Amino acid sequence: MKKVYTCFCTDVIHEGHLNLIHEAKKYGDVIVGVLSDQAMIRFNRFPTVTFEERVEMVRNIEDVSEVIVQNEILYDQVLHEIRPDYVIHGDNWKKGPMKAIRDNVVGALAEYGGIVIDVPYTYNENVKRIDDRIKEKLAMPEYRRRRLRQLIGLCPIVKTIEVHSGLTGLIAEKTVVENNGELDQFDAMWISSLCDSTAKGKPDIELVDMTSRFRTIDDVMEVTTKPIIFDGDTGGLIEHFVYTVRTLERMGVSAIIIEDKTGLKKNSLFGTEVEQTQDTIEHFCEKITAGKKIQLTDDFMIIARIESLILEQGMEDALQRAHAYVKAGADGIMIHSRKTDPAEILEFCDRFRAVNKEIPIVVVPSSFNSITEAELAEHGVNIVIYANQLTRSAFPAMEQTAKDILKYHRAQEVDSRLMPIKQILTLIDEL
Ligand code: SPV
Ligand code: MG
Repeated sequence: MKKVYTCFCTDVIHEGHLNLIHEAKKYGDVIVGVLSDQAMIRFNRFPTVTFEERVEMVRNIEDVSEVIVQNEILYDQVLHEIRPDYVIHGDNWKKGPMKAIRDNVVGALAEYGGIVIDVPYTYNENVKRIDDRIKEKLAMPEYRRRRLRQLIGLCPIVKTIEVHSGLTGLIAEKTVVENNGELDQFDAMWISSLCDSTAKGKPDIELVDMTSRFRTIDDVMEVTTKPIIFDGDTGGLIEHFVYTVRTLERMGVSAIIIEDKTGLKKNSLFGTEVEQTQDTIEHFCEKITAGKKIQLTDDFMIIARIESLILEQGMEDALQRAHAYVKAGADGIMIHSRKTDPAEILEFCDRFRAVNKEIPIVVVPSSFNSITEAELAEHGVNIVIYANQLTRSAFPAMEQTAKDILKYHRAQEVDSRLMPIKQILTLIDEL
């Protein structure tokens, strides 16, 4: 009997999957690989049911002879092991980022004469409705809120990008790249105080009030499903902070990061060029504890951000604070630096990890941007935040366009670098 292999990356079995299995059965015994959680989140979406449930679902399909785990998005390893005669898939993988997967399959099968079968991809109203329902489920507060903790457990490092509007939210949600045969995308979103303020033409000094910041979150949530980390600045007065925690938690935000500064907050990347005051350990611990006491779920995280390196207070101070904040209840530590050399960040991470193996570490490599995600992960970092790059790339592009229109007294000269009108009209999906 010939062997036919296919891989499923889904939480729901619909007619498209059943069609595929039906076709596959015509060629031989059907083996289905179920993509692991880790692989699934790199591929297209966060699972809404457990891996075991997904396996069970597939096992229950008539005509499936065997179910195996597929740990990687690319099939080559699995194909080397089971050597199927055929690999069958919907023909939607012939273009877009999924083409890399098909190419990888073609390469692996060519080694022993296996054959790829592309069947017409089933996409109709019913399938679309199922797809939409999964997406809607992922956007619900109770699913979205806990996803950050789940990702920390699943990913070597949680890749987070700044968003400050529905549009930037869509970029974070939908951007998928194929690079060296691997698919990749961002895991989470950061509502930066710098970029949220900048988008409103305001300085980053806690001037944009919480009601407005919540409005930004809402705009982002409307069009995305990925988890949100909120930049809470200093957290403000303890009496106000507890309300902020309640609201964010109810909205479905996963974490707030608060920094140990007091008084008029300025952006950390100014360092000691402007006057900034670090909070006392005692008072900041009180704030963390008050926040932890008020939250209602186990999902929400309060992450303490240490400004000791920014304010040149030294490594010992940073470490002392980290341990104190963890003791006060912090669910994570963010360590910040504005040096271009990542050495002090790495020293902090190594020394903190020597004592504490568990508490997640967050870093924001805006200045020390030569370091890779893999290197950070090796030093125990769990979350990397690209905190301002979308804003910094958009502003010069827009400014240049404005300048050129003024210069040429028409828009023709700028057109070649603009998104085509047809594309901007269809950029946003309608319900
Ligand atoms: C932000 O993005 O607003 C931050 C990170 O707080 S930083 O600008 O580096 O301080
Ligand atoms: Mg900020």
